[in-house]
Amino acid sequence: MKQIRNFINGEFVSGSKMFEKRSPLNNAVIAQVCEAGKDEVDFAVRAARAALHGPWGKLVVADRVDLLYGVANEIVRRFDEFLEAECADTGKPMSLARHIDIPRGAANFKIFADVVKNVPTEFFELATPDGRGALNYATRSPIGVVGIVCPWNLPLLLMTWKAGPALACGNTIVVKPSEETPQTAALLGEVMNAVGIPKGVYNVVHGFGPASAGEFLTTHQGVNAITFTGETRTGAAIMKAAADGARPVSLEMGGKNPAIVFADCDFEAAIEGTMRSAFSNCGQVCLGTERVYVERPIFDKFVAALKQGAENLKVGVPGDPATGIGPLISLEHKAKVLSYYRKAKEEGATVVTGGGVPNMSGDLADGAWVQPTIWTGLSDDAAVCREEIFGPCCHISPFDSEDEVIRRANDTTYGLSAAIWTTNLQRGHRVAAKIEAGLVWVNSWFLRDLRTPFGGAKQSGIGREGGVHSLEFYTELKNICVKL
Ligand code: NAD
Ligand code: 6OD
Repeated sequence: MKQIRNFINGEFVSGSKMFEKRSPLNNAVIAQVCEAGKDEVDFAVRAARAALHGPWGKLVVADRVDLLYGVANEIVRRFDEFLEAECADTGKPMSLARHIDIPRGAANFKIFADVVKNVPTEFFELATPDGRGALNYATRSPIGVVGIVCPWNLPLLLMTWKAGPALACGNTIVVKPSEETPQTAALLGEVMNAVGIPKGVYNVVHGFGPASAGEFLTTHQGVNAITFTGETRTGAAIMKAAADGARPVSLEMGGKNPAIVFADCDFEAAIEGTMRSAFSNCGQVCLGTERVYVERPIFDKFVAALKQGAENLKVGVPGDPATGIGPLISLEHKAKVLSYYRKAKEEGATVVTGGGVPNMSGDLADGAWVQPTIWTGLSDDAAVCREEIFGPCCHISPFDSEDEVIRRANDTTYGLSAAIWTTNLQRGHRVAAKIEAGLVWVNSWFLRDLRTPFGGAKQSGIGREGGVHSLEFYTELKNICVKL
């Protein structure tokens, strides 16, 4: 049985207790994980503080950048180990993790190394009454020890999305992976040692949220800033913890994202994009689509084509190249998703396809499998049209006018992303401008230059990360004015 330990000050260390990591495929225990108690979290934060004032803090940017390139290259060298670990923890198809999760895990180090290498400096010459003048400029320093709290849906991708810029900016970090996905964060510890990242720069503490590593990390006053990805409710709790000590937070949280499909869309592209946005990663993508609005003239055709697509998805295990959809992350999450499948029926939905559990053979019958599901016929105030489900499901409803669909798309407490499908680009721009979300796609989904701002409006987030926007969070700006 694998044992996953905390990674503190360059070494793998045990914790106060152990917890079990179970496979989403069949609920079998696949690893024993060492849970960090208050002492281990304190050890990690102190190690991170010491590293900040040690060799890491003394590196010039060019050397730090070289080391982070080394991290990216080493992830690529150990690609298959990361792939195996990520798919074992999440049950996701290897075809997906091979193209998205692991390459992005490596790229996040390279991209932010490049961003810090090229960051411009503000510099002004001032006139002074004595004629000697002054130079006024701004520098960026690391913000200090950064606490990174991560979700389970894209574990390596989303952790490195924060670890990459935090380290590139010269900070040291303590990462709290989700209790569901401890493995790739631990593997990254080995990578850090292999490429010579000084001890204490990258630390990992395993455990849960409340009364466990998550709470101990976010309430620790040695942590200077906290960056979080996860549910909106958890983000609110972390924001409260960060208020003690007036520490900055960056929060990437939940969504209930609309897709708007106009009758003039490229139909095949709209179906392909909506298939991916509703069902990839078993619907466990924060940017995924759970509300689809289709212009009435193509409504029936769209529903029929999406039904066909969903029914063609092969439910299967990660290593099977034919697998189109894997299980949910856990039996607990399966119970939550199935409760929405029941609620949709109680509220009078037409179940176009799915709505239950697929037939799985052997020990897979004990896994976290659910059917890809499509509903129609509900009003916008139904629970499955308002609450984030985070499963492979969507509700499709017809609309008759642009104003109507914009109003309905915006009628939500969330504001993470939206997708608009139309061949009328004037309309695409016009509707995108009116949608209340941090990210709007026109004729695409999950396509983005990583230098652009990423984050949510309303209750989907606080702040933006990506490119120079990450620098705003991970550095402290200092204004220096030198009289000549
Ligand atoms: P979650 O909020 O349950 O957990 C996220 C992390 O927070 C875990 O590591 C957990 O242990 C920790 N945690 C829980 N309670 C805590 C507390 N009180 N104090 C400190 N830490 C605590 O989220 P999840 O179930 O892991 O992930 C799914 C959610 O994440 C969905 O809502 C999804 O939309 C969201 N998400 C958002 C984005 C984004 O970029 N906006 C990306 C991915 C996922
Ligand atoms: O692509 C990204 O950078 C990003 N943060 C994706 C988030 C996906 C949510 O599940």
